[in-house]
Amino acid sequence: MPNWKEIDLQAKQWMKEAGEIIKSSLSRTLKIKTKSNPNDLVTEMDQAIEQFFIKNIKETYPGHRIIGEEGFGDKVTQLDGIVWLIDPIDGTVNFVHMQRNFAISIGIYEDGIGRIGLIYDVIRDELYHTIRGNGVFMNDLPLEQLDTVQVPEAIIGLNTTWVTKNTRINPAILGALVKDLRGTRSYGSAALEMASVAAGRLDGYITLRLAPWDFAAGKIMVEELGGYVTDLTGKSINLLGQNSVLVAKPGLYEEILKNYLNNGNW
Ligand code: 2AM
Ligand code: CA
Repeated sequence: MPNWKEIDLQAKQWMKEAGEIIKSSLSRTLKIKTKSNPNDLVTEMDQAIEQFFIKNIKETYPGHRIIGEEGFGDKVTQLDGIVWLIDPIDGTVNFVHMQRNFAISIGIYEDGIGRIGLIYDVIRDELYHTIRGNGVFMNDLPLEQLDTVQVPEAIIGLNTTWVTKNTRINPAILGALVKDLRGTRSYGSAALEMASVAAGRLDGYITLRLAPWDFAAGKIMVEELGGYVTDLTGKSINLLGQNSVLVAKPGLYEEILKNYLNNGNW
């Protein structure tokens, strides 16, 4: 059996080192390019950090495979064996515009089952970490199991894009939910929004388009604490493709799915 404790310790050490590399880049002018559209940014740091992890993982764990956002990893079409899903900088727009509110996100899966989740808020020096079955921690602080909450008392992470005209969902659907919630917040980093649900600062998070490296770590954490992570029809998330994502505490999850998403028939 893989020694998850050892892999976790090693991965956390690389995350801290990567955090130092990112911090030392903040005083320099970085090369920034756009990818698919003007909002889709990539910097030389995204690429360098992904390569840093891949080099270390390949040297230490040659049998493990890697899915990385910037494409330096392996071509993975099946989730057999141990697979690392890496987002070297989640929240690149925040990284470029604000120099904060971004994270390194790593989920480690074995035969499709989440084993280790790591999200590092580099600027706050807050490392969220879990080994499946052993609880979730923020640095040394254990996070509590998630309590039930209902819509009128809930604050969820939601990008305002999804309540304007868009190609993925009728804005009226989430508009009705927004009206009934206590509030919404938009952090611009899926990993930090999911870590915030794990830490109890947000009660849920909804988005219509995420890639596996965006949610791989957060999913393990939220589920470890009794929360739910599915797509917006209530189906399990596909770890090899793009997904809509509904993250919520117990109670809130069922209420949103039934009363606002018509049990997935929207
Ligand atoms: P990124 O910064 O790593 O690209 C912002 O709303 C959140 O959505 C971030 O977590 C961001 O991750 C992610 N994101 C941005 N563009 C995306 C895309 N085209 N597909 C999936 N996720 C995306
Ligand atoms: Ca990224």
